[in-house]
Parts: sequence; C-alpha cells; structure tokens
Amino acid sequence: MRLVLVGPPGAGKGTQAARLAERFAIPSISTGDIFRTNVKGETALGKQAQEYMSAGALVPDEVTNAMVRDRLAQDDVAGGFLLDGFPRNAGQAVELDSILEDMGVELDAVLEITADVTEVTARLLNRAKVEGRADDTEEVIRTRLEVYAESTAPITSFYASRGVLVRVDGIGEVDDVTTRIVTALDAR
Ligand code: B4P
Repeated sequence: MRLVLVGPPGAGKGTQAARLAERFAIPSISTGDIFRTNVKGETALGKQAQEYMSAGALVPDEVTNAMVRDRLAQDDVAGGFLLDGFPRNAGQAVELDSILEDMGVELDAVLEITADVTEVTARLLNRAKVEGRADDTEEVIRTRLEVYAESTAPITSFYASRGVLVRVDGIGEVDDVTTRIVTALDAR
C-alpha cells in the first residue's frame, strides 16, 4: 500500500496515520514530525524549518523535497509507505511524481480527510492546551488554514483527475473516522 494523506491542519492526519500504518504494516512518514524532531534537536535542517513552521508557512520546497527523496530511498519503504503531510503544494506533487517514477512505483490512493474550519480550529486550540505546540495559536492556525486553501487544496483536484483521490469525512469519533477510511480504501 502506497498512500498519501491530505487534509487541513487539525483534520486528523497524524492521528489516522498512526492507525493506518499499523493496520497496513507500513512506515508512516510525517514531514511535520521530521521537521519537529529536527527543530528539537537543533540540527541545521531544524534551524532552516523553524521560522517557517512557527509562522504557519510552508518550509521551502527545496528543503522539503530533498528530505522526502532521502527518506523514500530507505529500505523500509520497499513494501509500501504512508506519506502524512506531503505533498502540500503543486511543486511538491510534481516532485513526488518524479521520485515515484525513479522508484518504479505508483500511488494506490490519496486520502483526503475533510473537516470544517470551526472544527479544526477548536481541535488545534485544544491541542495547544495539551501539548503547547508553537504553531497552535489562533493567529498561526488562521495562516495555516489560508495556506491550506491556497496551496494544498488545489492538489486534490489534480489527484481526483487521475482517479486516485479518496475523500473521507474527518468529523466524529477517531475510531469511526478510521473505520470510514478503511471501508473507503477497501472499496477501491
Ligand atoms: P503537520 O505536522 O503536518 O501538522 P498539522 O497539519 O497540524 O496536522 P497534524 O497531523 O499535526 O494534526 P492532526 O490533524 O492529526 O505540519 C506542521 C507544519 O510543518 C506545517 O504548518 C509546515 O510549516 C510544516 N510542514 C509539514 N509538512 C510540510 C510540507 N510538505 N511542506 C512544507 N512544510 C511542511 O490533529 C490535530 C488535533 O486534532 C490533535 O490534537 C488530535 O488529537 C485531534 N483530533 C484528531 N482527530 C480527531 C477527531 N476525530 N475528533 C477530535 N479530535 C481529533
């Protein structure tokens, strides 16, 4: 199974990615998690990413694309993978096509998890209280949602036109959303 997970911040990508990775026994690759680990470890990559992340902007494509290409060159993706949060704009989608072509593989599905602005804002503000993530403030959440609408949402049409897009409602209990996703993927 080779999957991409797309959805606005707070739709539940990271939450569902962990469950899907376990179910399909594939590695979950979250660009957001990789960046956060590097910011925490104060690596060169973390220093490059930090200012963009805390402002709610996308980390530049040349940094993100190179990082994903390296990650997908590792042995554990041979049996499949789940990309959580990549691609996030048209340039990254083109790069992913090129990486997959070099690997001689194709995506099985691009899973879009939907949730409205009111719901995702409430979830992220709640997460701010629990985890204290720097990009979960009201102002930065607004920017992240704008970036999603402008840069990321358009790539779903691109994947729909290829017939690989699977859209699932992300509102409701986490278990119910997982069941919806698995049912939708099985139906393909
Ligand atoms: P991400 O880490 O991808 O952050 P996110 O969009 O907020 O999603 P996340 O996976 O964390 O949250 P989820 O919806 O699961 O990106 C962070 C930043 O990294 C970006 O802004 C950008 O700067 C940078 N970045 C990442 N990828 C990049 C790329 N490709 N290019 C450039 N820059 C990139 O969950 C949110 C909350 O909702 C959680 O608290 C969860 O518990 C809760 N929740 C989940 N499901 C729920 C449900 N069904 N009901 C109630 N609550 C639920």
